Amino acid sequence: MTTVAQFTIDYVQFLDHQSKVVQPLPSFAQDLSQLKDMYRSMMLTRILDTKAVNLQRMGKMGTYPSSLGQEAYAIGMGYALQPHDIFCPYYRDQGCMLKRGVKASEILAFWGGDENASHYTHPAIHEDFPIAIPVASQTLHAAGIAYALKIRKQKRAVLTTVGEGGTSKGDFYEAMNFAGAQHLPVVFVINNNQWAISVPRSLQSGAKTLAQKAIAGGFPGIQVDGNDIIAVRYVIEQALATAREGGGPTLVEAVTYRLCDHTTADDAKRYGNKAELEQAWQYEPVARLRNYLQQQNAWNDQDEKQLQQTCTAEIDQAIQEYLQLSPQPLTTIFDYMYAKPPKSLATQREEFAQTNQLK
Ligand SMILES: Cc1ncc(C[n+]2csc(CCOP(=O)(O)OP(=O)(O)O)c2C)c(N)n1
Repeated sequence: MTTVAQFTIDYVQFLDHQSKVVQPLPSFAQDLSQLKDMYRSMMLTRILDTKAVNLQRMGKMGTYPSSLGQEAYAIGMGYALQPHDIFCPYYRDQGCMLKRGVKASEILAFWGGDENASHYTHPAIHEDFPIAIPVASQTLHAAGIAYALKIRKQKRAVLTTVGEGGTSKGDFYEAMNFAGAQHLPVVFVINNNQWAISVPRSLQSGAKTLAQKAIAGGFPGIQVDGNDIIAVRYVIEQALATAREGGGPTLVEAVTYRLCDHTTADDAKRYGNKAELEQAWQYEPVARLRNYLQQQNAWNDQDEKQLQQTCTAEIDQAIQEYLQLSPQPLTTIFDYMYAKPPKSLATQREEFAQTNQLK
């Protein structure tokens, strides 16, 4: 018997759980002003999440999926992307979207039920996709867009994201297969936050890592400490550069932990593991970077207070903008799926409008 193929999955981390540097930092991370900028983005996202959940609790917004504990994963991606790349997000990527230039008020408006909010006002990202709610569907969109970029010979890359639960879906495997077979400029990032609503990672897959799912697609998979923003940005920057240069796809598994409920429609206390959650708080990404900055004498309590104030003011302003928007007519739930709706849907719309005395 001979071995016909062998594979390895690497794990990348720069700052360990105690914020200690475990290998030489990449050049961007030697620049403390860049790290402070990244810290600011994480703080902004955390405050947006807290206030968005409160808005839902007050009945002023629809369902909202917090990204608490997953800020490094999202913002690391945001810093790795270039404006001309294309982002196909899933519903827990508000940190990356903010960094891309989506307004916080647009994110709130989307979760408030306004589809127009996905028509981002920032001119550089008008090709970014709307948030995908159907699990893993965005991975197929990303492969399709990457195929178009390849045909057009454009030096751009597509980045798409999926939860670890989404990697059990056929859509994900089909997207990976197509991307590998066609050598497409796409990077798939898994937010392995250990839970798919109430299903734990241990029941999701028998595979030791989720990164190894890339192997069957014929391209590299790599695992990264998803709570170490330096590692996330570094690995994804490299994967995107490879994609833009014609080197094909990469799958990145970012290992995080969902410190919040799945969404505002969930109560994780009913199924979660309290001890595991308490432990996960010890490794969370915002404190990880703050501790490092403090160790470098680049951050103090006064900086922290000031940052919290400016981020709070920015999000409060976005909330005001959101609350001033006029609610969309209920009939809009029929309006954006088809350019020309099929007859059955048109009839339903008509009935719905008549029953509710709407236009
Ligand atoms: C096709 C489809 N099936 C079911 C759902 C309902 N649903 C929403 S989120 C979710 C779990 C997804 O978990 P995971 O992929 O791990 O991502 P996470 O929410 O943990 O970030 C499910 C089953 C859906 N949105 N789409």
